[in-house]
Amino acid sequence: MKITDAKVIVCSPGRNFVTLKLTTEDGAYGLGDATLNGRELAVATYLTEHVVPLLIGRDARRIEDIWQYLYKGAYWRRGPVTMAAISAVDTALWDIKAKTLGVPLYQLLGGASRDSVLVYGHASGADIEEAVKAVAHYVDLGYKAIRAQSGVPGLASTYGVGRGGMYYEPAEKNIPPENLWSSERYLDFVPQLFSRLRREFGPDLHLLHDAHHRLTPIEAARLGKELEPYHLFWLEDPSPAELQERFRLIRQHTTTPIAVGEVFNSVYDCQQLIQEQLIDYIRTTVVHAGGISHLRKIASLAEMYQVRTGSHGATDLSPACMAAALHFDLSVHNFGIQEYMRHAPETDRVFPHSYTFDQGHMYPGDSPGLGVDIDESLAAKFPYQRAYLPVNRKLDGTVHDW
Ligand code: KDG
Ligand code: MG
Repeated sequence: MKITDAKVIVCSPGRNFVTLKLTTEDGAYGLGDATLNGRELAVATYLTEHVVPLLIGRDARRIEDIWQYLYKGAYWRRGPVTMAAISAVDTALWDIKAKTLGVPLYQLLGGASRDSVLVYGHASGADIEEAVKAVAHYVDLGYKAIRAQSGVPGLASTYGVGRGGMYYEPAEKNIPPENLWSSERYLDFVPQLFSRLRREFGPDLHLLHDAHHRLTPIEAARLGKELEPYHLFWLEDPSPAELQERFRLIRQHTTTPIAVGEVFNSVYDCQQLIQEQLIDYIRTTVVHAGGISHLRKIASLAEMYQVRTGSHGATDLSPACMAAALHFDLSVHNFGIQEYMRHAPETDRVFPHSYTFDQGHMYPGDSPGLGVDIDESLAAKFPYQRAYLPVNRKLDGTVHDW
């Protein structure tokens, strides 16, 4: 079953997406997400110039062989651009295989390990009162797990706080905005937010929070410790994780569960975190960590160390990635939770899909393959628009982690 066509589709229905569509000689096709927020065209070019010529004529059934060919064959390994490109190929090939066999993808991954996929949504507000209202709104929508973020007194903006509505979108057109940051103000404030949320919503609601890589290990340790009374489901990305051993210090100080991994590209980025049990949830996702094939390997390592999965699922991961994630989540034994940020309506129109949400859980559906399509003529009506994630500086002007 030879690959006869490989098309890289760049579109911007609400935000930018890069999608790979592979077609085989018998007309079957599959989709893979290749979106890298703020650096989309680097992946599109990598695919078009360096990967597509290698795919034409190759046997679409040889998923693992093609993965290794693209990974080892490039000589230059890993990195977000390379791995997003490999992920897109891998996901599209799994989609083709499942469609050809007439089964939803999770059936090829060992079948369902559970009946549904627990997801968490994003609630945010400019201050505590607004955040309480936003969490209440998500509770009304049926969510059982909610990530809560709030504006911090004395800071004009912070990560995770939307400009209203359900569609938080941090990427901005043209030159990136620069935010100002104070870890001191943030650390003083966040425990107040969760004290209020627990009082308001009781013990059963799962509450999560994303520190978005901004703290030093000892600051993260302090935050984790002060949040212990509020029993978070997790504290995400408390500190940048390039240096995996820095999480030892956080771990020594707090029992708040830790989740890390949305910027990781391979098992080597989280090997120490997993093997030393420095985290509770690994957040690698299909599009940025080598596709379904590689994500399963990460999950298998994590399973041995009682680390559960909690894949990234922000709006910059397209419906093709979301669907792939749901098939993965349904099948792996050590699934923990899945992030679900709803896409804008125009995104959903460009990518019709069979996955559904009900009462805080999601279902990939039983369409053959991923259960996601792309309306190419509609996609063409939303051309690419350059956009960047914000840049962060401390109050004294020093560049900081965003
Ligand atoms: O592209 C970056 C976003 O996906 C990221 O900032 C979102 O941290 C994020 C999350 O947990 O969803
Ligand atoms: Mg995050």
